[in-house]
Amino acid sequence: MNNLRPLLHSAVTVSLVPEVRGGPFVFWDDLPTACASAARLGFDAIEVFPPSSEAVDITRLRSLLKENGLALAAVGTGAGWVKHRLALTSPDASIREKAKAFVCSIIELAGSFGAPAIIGSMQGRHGDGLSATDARKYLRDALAELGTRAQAFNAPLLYEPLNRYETNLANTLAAGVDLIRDLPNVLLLADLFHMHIEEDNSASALRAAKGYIGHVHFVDTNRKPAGMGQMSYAPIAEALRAIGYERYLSAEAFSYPDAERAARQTIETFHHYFR
Ligand code: LER
Ligand code: MN
Repeated sequence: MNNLRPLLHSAVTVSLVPEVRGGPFVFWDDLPTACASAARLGFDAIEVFPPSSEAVDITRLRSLLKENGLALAAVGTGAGWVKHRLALTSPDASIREKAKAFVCSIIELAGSFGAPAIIGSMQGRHGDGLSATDARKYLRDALAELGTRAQAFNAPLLYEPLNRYETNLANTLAAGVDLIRDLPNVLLLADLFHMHIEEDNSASALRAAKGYIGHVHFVDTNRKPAGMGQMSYAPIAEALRAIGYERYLSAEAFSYPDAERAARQTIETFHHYFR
C-alpha cells in the first residue's frame, strides 16, 4: 500500500431483519441491490444486520462482495434480542448461554471475512431484580469469552455504548472504556447518534478513548444520514485523525428519504470531512 491509501474507510448498513423495519439501516432486505448501490456510490464496505448466522449464505455473500469490490465491515448481533429476546445479562443463566451461542455464531460468520461482530442491544440492562454489579459481571464475563473467540479470526469484538433509553450498562465512551479496558480483544463502537445524546463533547470523548475505538457508526444527531442534522463533523474528523483512527465509518442511519439518497448523502459527507 502506498501513502495515498485513505486512512478511514466508508461502509453502509444493510438490514436483513424485517422485524426492525423503520430502524436505522440504510439498505433493506436485498443484498445484491445493496451491494450494487454501495459499490456504485463508492463505499468501501457494507455492514450486515442478519436475522441469524444461518440466514446468511457465506459463499453467496463472498461472491457478491467480490463482484462489487466491497469488504465486510462488521456484522450486527441485535437480532438475537429483537427476534429471540436473548441478552448477555439476562438474570436467567440458560438465556445468557443462548445469547452467547447466538453471538458466537455471528462471530464465526463475520470472522470468515475477517470482520468483527457487534454487541449492541444484546448487552441488555440491569434492573427488574438484577443488580448493576451482577449485570456488569455477566457482561464482562461474556465479552471476555467472546473476545477470546473472535481472536481466532484476527478480528476484534465490538462493544457499543448505547444511549440511556436503550441500556443502563454503559452510555458513554468513558464508561465503555472502563468496562472493556482489561478484556481480551474487545474494542468500542462509537455511535455518533448515541454519543450526541450522552457525551458532554463527542470530539473530546473520542480523543479520551484513544486506542479503544474499533468502529464508528456514522450518522447525524437525529439519526438521519450524516449531513442531514446538526452534527459538527469537523471536530469529530479532527479528533479521529488525532487518535490515529483508521477503521470504518459505517452509515447506521434511517433510510431517509430513501436508501439511495441516504447512501449518497452519507458518502458526500464522508468525502467532505474524512478524505
Ligand atoms: C446498534 O448499532 C445501535 O446503535 C442500537 O441503537 C440498536 O439498538
Ligand atoms: Mn449503532
